[in-house]
Amino acid sequence: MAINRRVLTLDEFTIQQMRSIPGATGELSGLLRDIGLAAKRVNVEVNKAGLVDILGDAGTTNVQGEEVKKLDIFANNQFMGVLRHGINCAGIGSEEMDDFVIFDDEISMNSKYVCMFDPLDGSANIDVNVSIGTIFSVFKRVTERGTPVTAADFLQPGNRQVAAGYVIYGSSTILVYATKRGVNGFTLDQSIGEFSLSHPDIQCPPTGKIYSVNHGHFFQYTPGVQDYIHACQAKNASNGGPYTQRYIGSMVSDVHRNLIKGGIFMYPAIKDKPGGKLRLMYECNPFAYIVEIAGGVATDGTQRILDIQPTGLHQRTPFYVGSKLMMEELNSYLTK
Ligand code: AHM
Ligand code: MG
Repeated sequence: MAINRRVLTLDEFTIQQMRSIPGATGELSGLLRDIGLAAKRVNVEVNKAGLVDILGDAGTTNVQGEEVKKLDIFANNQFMGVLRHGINCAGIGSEEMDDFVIFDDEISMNSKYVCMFDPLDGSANIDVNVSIGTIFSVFKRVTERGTPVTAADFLQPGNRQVAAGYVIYGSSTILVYATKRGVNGFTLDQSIGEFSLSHPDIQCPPTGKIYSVNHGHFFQYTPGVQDYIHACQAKNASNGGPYTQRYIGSMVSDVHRNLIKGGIFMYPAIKDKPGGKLRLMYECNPFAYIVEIAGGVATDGTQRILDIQPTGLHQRTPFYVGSKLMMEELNSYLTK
């Protein structure tokens, strides 16, 4: 296959963007470069997951005599390590760690940003070779540079994000990130080991024909959600139903597909999980930001996800996200 060498790499793209903003310091470009590097390392391990019988199962010792870590712990350590040793991040919050981690060395304390991560979302799918992903969110700190970051820097509503993104380790590895200037996708070009711009200026189609929800929970959903699902299955759905149901159970893949093709993804509250399952800070906020920048909508069923004032790193929320017109139709059922 002939590779187009004129395609911009992630670094070239972020630097080009930075050059067009007067006064930009390049710190966000540096941060995205760090995240891209960690993602490449995680990608290598994810691709080896099928060799687990040869290389050793988590918690055992592999043939080289090294202890094998669970992939989600490995991923967490990669993202944390790269950001801790970099110069662009003052602290992180992660699904894999109970509390925020503050980078309190001189250089990190002077950094402008904090990051939130789900290092390996959908990790229950690893054993069966289904795509999994990393989700991240970037905030500008609110405390003084030069001091250690505090909970106030992390617990900001999603509308204060300056960037958010995800990586899918799938049939190809793709990194998508959004800033207020737009959403762009970069596919890992294995021949040069670089993420290269493959999906410039992603726009979420205003409507679509895909709905994604866990049907196994149907009888635990509220009547409004059940009625909307019935509408999706009926001929009278607004975009000419019935819609197609697609649910991988790996949110990065489900939301990515709907972002590109048009559709709606839902994880409502259920009886067993009255607050929903998905986590606000590192699952819902980043996707809400990305999808909104691309022209879509994200709510918890009553309000915009991005306007929720967080109270804890691991709090959960019901989550509805997708094409604008489909979200409007959903809302008409939820408010009936
Ligand atoms: P995880 O963070 O433990 O991997 O869980 C999050 C995942 C999402 O990727 C996915 O949308 C959801 O859980 C699937 O949950 P369910 O199997 O209950 O439908
Ligand atoms: Mg997760």
